[in-house]
Amino acid sequence: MTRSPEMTAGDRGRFITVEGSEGAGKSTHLATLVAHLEAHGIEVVSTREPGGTPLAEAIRDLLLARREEQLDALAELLLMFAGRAQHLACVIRPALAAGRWVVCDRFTDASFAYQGAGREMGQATVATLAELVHGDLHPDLTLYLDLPREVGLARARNRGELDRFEVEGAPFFDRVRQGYLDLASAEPGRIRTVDASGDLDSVRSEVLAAVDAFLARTLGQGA
Ligand code: Z5A
Repeated sequence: MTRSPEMTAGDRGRFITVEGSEGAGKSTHLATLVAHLEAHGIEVVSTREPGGTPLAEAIRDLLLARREEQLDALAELLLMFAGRAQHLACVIRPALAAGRWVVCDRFTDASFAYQGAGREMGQATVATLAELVHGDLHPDLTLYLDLPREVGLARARNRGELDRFEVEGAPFFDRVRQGYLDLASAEPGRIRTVDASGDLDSVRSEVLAAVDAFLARTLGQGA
């Protein structure tokens, strides 16, 4: 049965993010998640980071392209947040203010995991930029799709050419995963960890169960 979210005009929409390492299935399950919310009568804006606006997508291209000149780790972090500021201003904030829900493939948790932990820039540097760019706005729910590095990389590598992140070595991806696990244990109320190593159906069921629990809490009714 389709249920109305029963949001008053003054309510902001909800902000859901999907995180995980390479090949965890974020894009695959994000589509299912959006369809599930829409079936509940919720208007959803589906977007991604890095990217989400034409200008932020141009920054994404800069970030992912492999080139001879090495991208400095601080420059990488600042580009992530430059794109995020643009994305927040043009897409995320207006949608939430209009009562739409925003479902985003990666957000600032990725900066903590990849730049803070993976590049070893430290969590404090990332937290300073997060406070500056969106100190007033945080995801209401984050689904973290967790899986062993080798499984995720094998899935991602099956798709063909590798981007600038995908060519990193095992220690980098181990630090990224540990970064995500640390975030999840620090914020268990917001971040729901989903075991993404199973088959597509079992991961999908876990994702939808987490979303249904969130809907029940948020809308004050069973979902
Ligand atoms: N990055 C960062 O460093 N800091 C930041 O702040 C942000 C990002 C925001 C690009 O992100 C890079 O940006 C990313 C981190 C960095 N690093 N890398 N690489 P992205 O999200 O666009 O790129 P990605 O992580 O590479 O996404 P992805 O590889 O497309 O992964 P995915 O979306 O999680 O997976 P998928 O496309 O849904 O699935 C991959 C394949 O696996 C596909 O063929 C599926 O059919 C298959 N799959 C998925 N689930 C399963 C299961 N359960 N069983 C079998 N096969 C499966």
